Amino acid sequence: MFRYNADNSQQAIRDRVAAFAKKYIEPVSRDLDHRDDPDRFAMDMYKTLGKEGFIGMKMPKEYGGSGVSSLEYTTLVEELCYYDPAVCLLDAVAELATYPIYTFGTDEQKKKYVPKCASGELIPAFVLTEPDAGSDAVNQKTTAVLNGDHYVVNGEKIFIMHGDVADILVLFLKIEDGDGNEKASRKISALLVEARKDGKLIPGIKVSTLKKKMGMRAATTGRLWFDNLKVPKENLLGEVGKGFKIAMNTLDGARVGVAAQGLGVAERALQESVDYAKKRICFGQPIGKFQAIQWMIADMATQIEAARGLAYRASQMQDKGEKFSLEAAKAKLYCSEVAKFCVDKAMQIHAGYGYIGEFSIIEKLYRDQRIMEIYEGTSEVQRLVIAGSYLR
Ligand code: COS
Repeated sequence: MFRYNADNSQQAIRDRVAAFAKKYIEPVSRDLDHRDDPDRFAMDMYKTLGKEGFIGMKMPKEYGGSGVSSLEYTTLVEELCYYDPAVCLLDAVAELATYPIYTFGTDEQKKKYVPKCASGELIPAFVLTEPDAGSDAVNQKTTAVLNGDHYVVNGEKIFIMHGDVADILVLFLKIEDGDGNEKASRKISALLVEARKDGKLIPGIKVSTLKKKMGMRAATTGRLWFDNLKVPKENLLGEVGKGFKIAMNTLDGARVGVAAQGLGVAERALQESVDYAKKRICFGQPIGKFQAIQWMIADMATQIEAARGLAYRASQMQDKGEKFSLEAAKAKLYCSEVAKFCVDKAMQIHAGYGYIGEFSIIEKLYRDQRIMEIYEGTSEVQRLVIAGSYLR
């Protein structure tokens, strides 16, 4: 066990996740990853996470959450990822998409959607990325035009976590409402879209599930098309032209979440490596007696400590209500790259027993980790944010 606490509140979360993982995750983790149809959303697990109170935990109790702090939530993500990053992602996506509704929604919007998202009854999705707008998130082509009491939406989105199964979309797009000369980011707005009625997609929306995903297979990734979709005017989230700030503010928190994901994966890779190095005999002794292996273990352990410091610090700043965009970017960048380093070293230590998935969890960690350097802003975007704040 290489995880310890910066605060007393963390242990209770670790214990809760360990009990949950033993009962619900470990029996099905392999199946959720390696089943014949890996692109199927793990609906049963999603509902179980909701029933056991793990979804929407940061939401206040009156909105169906548990009102946990950011540090406690970071601990939840770290622990869930230790057991199964893909199961954790089911939870993380719900948190990502519910947060902007709670933070920027009207009282009515909050009451209508947040409790149902927090219980797992409604699946929300954060719908920002487009075929030509990933890192360049301002470059939105999806548009909404006001027509009487509703907006008419046209466009396309891609790489949307849970976008193929979502009931409620936090949809970012362009609304031309000024003289056309505003800064591009100030043309972006957000709409809340009820994508399904009685479980069926409403007219104007089509979705598909993206196939052959490398990892994180319990959670699906979708593509969406909007063709003259009608959205009631009152479903605007926040104000016209404030969508980019809503997206960036949401991503600050989500980046701390990805940092915690990397931390959990790195810790599992280290634990597996230590266990294996003690029992694997080579040239007449456990491989942990060889300096080559010791150095890898030492580097993994040291980098994990540094990563933990960054992740917990960003969380604690968020809890204090301080601006934490810079710390979130540093934590996300470093923790996801430490996770890569650790899964790679774990693979080297386990050799064939790491590369072949039937022998250990290393092959799955290796695949699940890779997206952490890409989603919620690539490592390159985090470096832009970090450098930008020093060079301003
Ligand atoms: N919180 C709130 N507002 C923010 C913000 C943050 N963290 N970061 C920027 N903003 C605001 C700025 O204050 C600015 O507002 P004004 O126009 O009122 O001055 C506005 O957003 C635009 O800021 P800026 O000009 O710095 O943004 P850029 O277009 O230069 O942003 C990057 C560049 C690359 C940093 C940004 O587009 C980004 O983070 N892209 C990655 C998106 C991403 O993570 N995609 C992954 C998929 S989402 S699941």
